[in-house]
Amino acid sequence: LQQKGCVIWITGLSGSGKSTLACALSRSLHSRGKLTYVLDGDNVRHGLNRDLSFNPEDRAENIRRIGEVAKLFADAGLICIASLISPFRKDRAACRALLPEGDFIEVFMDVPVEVCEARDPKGLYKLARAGKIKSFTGIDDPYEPPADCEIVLQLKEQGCTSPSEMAEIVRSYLEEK
Ligand code: GGZ
Repeated sequence: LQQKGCVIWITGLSGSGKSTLACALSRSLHSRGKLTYVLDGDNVRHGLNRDLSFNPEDRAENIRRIGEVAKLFADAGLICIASLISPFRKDRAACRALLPEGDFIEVFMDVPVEVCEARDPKGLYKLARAGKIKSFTGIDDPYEPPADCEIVLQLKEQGCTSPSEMAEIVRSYLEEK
């Protein structure tokens, strides 16, 4: 296997496009013969992390477990793409610390909460505004943007760059490394 493992960690608000980017990036890498695995917060919360809520301690535990699993995949030589809100800097830093220097690539989906709320693909922002979901990230729960991550993906003037364009930015970063 001519491949070195690493972790691509995608952080950002609900509705910022993390899962879409993870999927596009995974497909793009696959088509170039790379082995990948996507760990998506929302999916993992249905299985491995089904015992966890959204309070700060449980979010930290969710992130810790996904960080450990991502490390295992990277050890096995895969490009592991983790997409979860991971709102707290210290939790993301702890996951970074599990890997050798350079093997943890943090990608920030820098999409303003107003845009995520306008998209509201699952209607969760609406429920949060109505008080039917408590402690919703960006509404009544904090999100700490990365101060020094490897890649920041931002909005263009008119809407967002397409998922495949974003995937291409991350892929070429990997290629250069
Ligand atoms: C944030 C919530 C919440 C609350 C349910 N706050 O956009 P989604 O729907 O599909 O993905 C979100 C997912 C967040 O899980 P993560 O594991 O990524 O979060 S964390 O890293 O903070 O542990 C959202 C949904 O679950 N969801 N309640 N209160 N997002």
